[in-house]
Amino acid sequence: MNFETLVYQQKHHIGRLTINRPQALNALNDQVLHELTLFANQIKSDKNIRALIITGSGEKAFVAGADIKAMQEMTPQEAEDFSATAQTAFNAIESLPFAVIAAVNGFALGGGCELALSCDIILASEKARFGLPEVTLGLLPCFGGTQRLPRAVGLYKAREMVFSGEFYSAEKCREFGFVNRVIVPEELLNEAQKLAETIASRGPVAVAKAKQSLNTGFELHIRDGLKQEATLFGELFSTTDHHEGISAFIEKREPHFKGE
Ligand code: CO8
Repeated sequence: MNFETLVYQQKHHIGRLTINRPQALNALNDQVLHELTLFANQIKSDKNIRALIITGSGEKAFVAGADIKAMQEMTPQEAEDFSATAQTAFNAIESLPFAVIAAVNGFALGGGCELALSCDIILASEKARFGLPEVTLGLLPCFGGTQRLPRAVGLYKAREMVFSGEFYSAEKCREFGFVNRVIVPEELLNEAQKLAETIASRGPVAVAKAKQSLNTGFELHIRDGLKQEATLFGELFSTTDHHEGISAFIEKREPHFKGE
């Protein structure tokens, strides 16, 4: 995969995607967003991938937001289109059929915070700072922030972050509930890798369907979510992996899942 603003590396079942515009603190312009969508559409059918880590290049930033310089001359229609482009990219990341871990190494502001929120799990360096500072620019979060943040932390905490535009420490965001773990900076990628390896060792179809049940079920009435959960559970009984998982348990050995 060849991209100008993204670096992709893959080892065994784990992919690592680095947003790579360090000169602009990895800010998201049209090109990054299009490349993210292209990337997600390419990788989604790669059966070899079982977990993806997303991080930012350089020491300072995960992603410092949408590219503010690119917004200067936008018409209302262009702004709406830009927002839709970002939402398409983040929806594509969110619906990947394997776990996506954000390894937030520094500033995750505006679109950067919203990118992290489209990942399944957020690990943050002690140095990370999160915020939705759009109101400081006379704008509102439009890459999913007003929708994903309240679903993650509840309306009251989301309102505080969105209305104040302040930056928050990783620890505060862990308290808010959308950062899973705060990690010393030098261990962030190792910890993300370890978690990705753990997830990659589990049944890949089971993880994919569990993700579907969690993410789409969250939007449904509980009775419909439960119905979907039962259906997805039933579907796993036509996989060879479930035979392998149960046999391995009974035979007291490690399972070797094939993802089918
Ligand atoms: N866009 C473009 N360039 C950026 C951005 C950005 N979001 N953030 C930083 N940069 C650039 C700086 O301009 C600077 O470039 P140069 O050296 O050429 O001047 C370089 O990156 C380094 O940045 P700083 O010198 O500012 O570094 P500091 O350590 O002093 O500060 C900060 C770091 C605090 C992260 C600071 O750069 C900052 O506040 N950045 C902006 C953060 C922000 O407000 N992000 C939210 C943007 S809005 C958004 O994401 C969603 C809105 C959607 C709108 C869609 C419209 C259509």
